[in-house]
Amino acid sequence: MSDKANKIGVLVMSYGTPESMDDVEAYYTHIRRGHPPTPEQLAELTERYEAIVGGVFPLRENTNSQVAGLQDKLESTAPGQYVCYQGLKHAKPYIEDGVEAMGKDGIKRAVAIVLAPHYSTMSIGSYMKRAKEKADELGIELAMVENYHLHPKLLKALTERVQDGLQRLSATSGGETAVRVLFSAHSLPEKIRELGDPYEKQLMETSAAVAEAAGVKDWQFTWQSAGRTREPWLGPDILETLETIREEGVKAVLVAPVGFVSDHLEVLYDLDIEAKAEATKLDMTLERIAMLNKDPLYMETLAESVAAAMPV
Ligand code: FEC
Repeated sequence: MSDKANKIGVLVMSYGTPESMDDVEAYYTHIRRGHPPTPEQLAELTERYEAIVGGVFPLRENTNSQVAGLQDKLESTAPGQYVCYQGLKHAKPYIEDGVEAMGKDGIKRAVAIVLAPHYSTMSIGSYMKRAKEKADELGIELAMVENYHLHPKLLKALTERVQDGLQRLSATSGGETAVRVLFSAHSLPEKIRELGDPYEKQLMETSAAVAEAAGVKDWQFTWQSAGRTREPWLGPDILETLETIREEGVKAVLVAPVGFVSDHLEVLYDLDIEAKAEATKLDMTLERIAMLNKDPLYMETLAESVAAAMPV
C-alpha cells in the first residue's frame, strides 16, 4: 500500500487535447464517440491546430500546470491530506485512467472536480458519470464539485481581467467609447433547454456578477464554438453577434470567454483568429481578456471547492 492510501484523492478533469499532430484523428474520433471524421473534417481541424501556434497543443501544458498548482495550493492549506490525479475526457490519461491510478495507490475517498466552472449534463455531468462508474467499480467513495461559477475568488479573477482588458481595448481602439463586453461560452445543442439544464442560467449568473463588479453597463452574452452537426445549437454565435452590434453602432469589443479557463483551440482560434478577423472586416476593434490558466485566485477557487466537497 502506498503512502498515498490515507490521503483524499482529487480527480482533476479536463477536456484533453492531442499529444501530437499524429494524434488528431484519434482525438477527433473519440470526441465523435468512435465515429472517425471525414478527410475534410480532419483536414479542417488539423489546419486549426496548425494556425494556433504552429501545431502545438497549449491545453496539455495548461492542464498539467493547473493540476500541479492545485496540488501546491492544497498542500499549503492542508499539508499531506490531498493528492491530485489527472483524468481527461477525450485524451490520455482518460478519466478512467485517473480513477484507476487512485485505486492502485489504495485511495478510498476522493473528490472529482472539472476545469470548467459551469454545469451542464453534456459537460460536467458526463465527466462525473464516467468518474463515478469507475469509482464504484473500484469501491472508491467519490464526492463531486458540480460547479463553482459564483465562487467569489473566481469572480474576482475574472473581474480583474475584464478591467485590464478594457484598459487594453481603450489603448488599441484609440479611446473608442462605443464599447461592449461580450461574455461567451461553448455552445451546446439546443435540446439541453428541454432537459432543464442549468448551463445557460449559470453562465448568465457569472456574466452578470462580473459585469456588476467591473462596473460594466454595456454587455451581453453570446455563444461560440458550436459543433459541426446538423442539429440546432444555442445561438447567436459570436460571429453573428459582432455583425448585429456593429449595426447598433458598437465599435470596440472586449470578449470575456467565462466558460473556459485555459488558453486552447476554442479561444486561440475561434476568438483570436476567427472572431478577430470578422471584427476587422466590420471595422471594429476586438480584444479578449487573458485566460485564467494558473491564476492564484483560480487555484484557490479549486482548492476551496475541493475542501468544501470533502473536508479532512
Ligand atoms: O485545445 C484543444 O485541443 C481542445 C479545445 C476544446 C475545449 C472544448 C471544450 C468544450 N467542448 C464542449 C462541448 C463540445 C460538444 C462537441 C464538441 C466538439 C469539439 C471538437 C473539438 C473541440 N470540441 Fe468541445 N472543446 C474543445 C475542442 N465540444 C476540436 C470537434 C470539432 C468541432 O466540432 O469543433 C460536439 C461533439 C459532441 O457531440 O460531443 C458538445 C464544451 C466545452 C466546455 C467545457 C469543458 O471544457 O468540458 C461544453 C477546451
